[in-house]
Amino acid sequence: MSMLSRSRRLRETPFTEGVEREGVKAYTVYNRMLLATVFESVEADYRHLKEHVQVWDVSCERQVELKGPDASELMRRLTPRNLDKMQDDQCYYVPIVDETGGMLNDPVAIKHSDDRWWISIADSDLLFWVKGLALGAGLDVNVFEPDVSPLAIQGPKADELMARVFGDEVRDIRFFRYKRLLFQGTSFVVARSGYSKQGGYEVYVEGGTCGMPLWNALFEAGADLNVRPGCPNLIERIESGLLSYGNDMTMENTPMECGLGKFCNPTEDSDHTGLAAMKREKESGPVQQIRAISISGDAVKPPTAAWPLMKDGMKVGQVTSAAWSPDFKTNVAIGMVDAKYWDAGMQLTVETSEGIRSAVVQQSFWN
Ligand code: THG
Repeated sequence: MSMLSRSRRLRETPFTEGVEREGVKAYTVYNRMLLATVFESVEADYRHLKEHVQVWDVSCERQVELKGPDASELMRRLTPRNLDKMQDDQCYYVPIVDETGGMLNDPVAIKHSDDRWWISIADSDLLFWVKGLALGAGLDVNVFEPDVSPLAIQGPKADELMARVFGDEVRDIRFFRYKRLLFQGTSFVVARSGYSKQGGYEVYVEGGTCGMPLWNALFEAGADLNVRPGCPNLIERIESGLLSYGNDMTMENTPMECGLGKFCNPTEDSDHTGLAAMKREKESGPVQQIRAISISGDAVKPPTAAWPLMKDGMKVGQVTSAAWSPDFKTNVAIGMVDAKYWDAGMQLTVETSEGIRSAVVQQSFWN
């Protein structure tokens, strides 16, 4: 493929200087912003992520800020997840659905207080939906994109590295909780979260000026930990069953289809967007659902379009993410499979871009 042309529309980040200096080999575009996809190679990055610690520029996980007296009311209308017990230092993975129950985004919500939230979004223009909903409902709340750029520190040595830069307090942060901690006199939200299952943190860097100083401090403090630059890793995230909005699911899919039913718990008095459609689906059950799928043979090239899943000449689903797993010595994949064919052990075929392979529905993801 040819190069991406760069312009102001394709936004740089506060860390782009560091990412380029460390030798990024490929980018994708996410929320109209640069997101690295490869440093050494996808396989070498994967091995390193599982053994050491990496610093990821995930600035493209942009924030939608809700600020004002009705911020919590707006948040409650946006998601089918029950937020009643959510504390001021918590993060929740929250499906966002439209009036038909279709997924608009699968962000992480960060609660600062009853009148201030961040929604840390996946790749869709959620800001417009949130502004429209607030306006239509006449709510007293400002909705905007603040200058906040998440930096993820992921891998088994993330605790040690972060303790050296932010102090031992980081070790006490529980999963999907955060603390405000100081770096060079400025306080940042530091959460135990991130788009891998190797453990780690996300620092929400407010403003651009602290970006490179923090990046440099992490690399200096982690030299003996073999710290390297990284990015969300295709192989690791498939093994871990972390979904990618726009790849594994779109507006056409419901949270139940995406296996995110556990993050939807409407109560008697909830009246969030899409409630009626979701109640109907709960009665009937989803007609298809995300599954872990293995694909036989040698390494596949990752799909750039959905690969049909077939049974007896009939299309019964599609594979949307796939990669060779060095640890599991098979191609690991994520796909959407029709109800009749989604049981573990089901033998299917998949029409990859390079030919037909056999595929098996798995009991669960690999990690
Ligand atoms: N971190 C932050 N923002 C993000 C992402 C992130 N925005 C975009 C994208 N990732 C949103 N999608 C996801 C998908 C999965 C998870 C987080 C965001 C995730 N899931 C865990 C799981 O499924 O096991 C934990 C969910 C839970 O138990 O609450 O972490 O990565 N800031």
